[in-house]
Amino acid sequence: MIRSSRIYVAGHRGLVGSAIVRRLERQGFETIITRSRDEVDLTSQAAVNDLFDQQRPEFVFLAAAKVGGILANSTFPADFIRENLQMQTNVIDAAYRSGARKLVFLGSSCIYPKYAPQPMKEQYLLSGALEPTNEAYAIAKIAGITMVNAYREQFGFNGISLMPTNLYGPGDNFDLESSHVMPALMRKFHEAKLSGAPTVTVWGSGTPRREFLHVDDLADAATFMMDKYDNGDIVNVGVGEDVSIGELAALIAEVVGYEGEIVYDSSKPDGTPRKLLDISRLLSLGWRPKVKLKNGIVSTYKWYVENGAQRS
Ligand code: GFB
Repeated sequence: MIRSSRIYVAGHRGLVGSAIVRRLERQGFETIITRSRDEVDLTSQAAVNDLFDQQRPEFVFLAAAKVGGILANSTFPADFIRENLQMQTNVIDAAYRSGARKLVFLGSSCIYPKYAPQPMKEQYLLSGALEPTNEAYAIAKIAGITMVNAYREQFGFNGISLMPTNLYGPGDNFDLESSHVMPALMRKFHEAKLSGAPTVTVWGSGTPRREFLHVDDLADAATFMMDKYDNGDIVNVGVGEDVSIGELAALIAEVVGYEGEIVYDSSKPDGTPRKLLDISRLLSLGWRPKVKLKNGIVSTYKWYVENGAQRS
């Protein structure tokens, strides 16, 4: 990409898309194309084709997706598979047909089998059964990876696929029913501190392990890979370290300043026991994550207090 490149960020209002736009703006790119859901419904093939015919982006970041935490995924699997399949199919196909030079597709670490050896290498894709709570979402993402590679093989279209681990950061969804664990716990501890509640409830057993990547690091990796990587092999994006949900809860409580007790609700699902990515492929290309977990929690909590707490 050069400064005058026409760059389309699909999903620019979401956690990932907004971080990519911030990153591109900071780097001085002059033509960043964005459209809100009201302007262009990405589940509509006609609307997406019109957008690409009119705007002719050269580079496309496909960050539009229906995402959610463990409860949302297991409650609305039909929405997760339909909307993701529609949006990604429309955008990948339109990017190819309108002559885009390159597309970055974003998958998820939940594409790997539930009991994959840890840390998870890229070659474990399709080597075992998926975690049931997010199977519909994972299969949509796997279809996206396969579509990107099929277009590379059949049409020579330059699409690449990155697999981020669990993400967090400013602009996240803090709704307690549909969010991921990080924003949910930030909100729970924050509200418990304000109300003086003696306990905070954490779902599941607290023993599952997750790896957390700050979304600014993902945006950095996505722009890095747009410039440097032209290959159909998927690439994991993570930090290479994980924590248990219990450890995460203790860390968030400390940052928020909550001193009450943590209780576990075993009626809620744990999901995959462990999700830690092997990031050696990305490291070998010269990329490094920059945001340490504690610092990322501190800055995201500050963002939540200043922006999200009033709205949620
Ligand atoms: O972040 P989370 O919803 O996603 O949950 P997954 C991670 C772990 O945190 C699970 C526990 O073991 C949850 O039971 N947890 C504890 C909580 N308290 C809470 C809470 O208040 N809210 C939430 N949401 N979790 C998702 C997938 O799985 O991860 C998606 O469903 C996607 O497909 C995403 O891949 C990154 O890591 O379990």
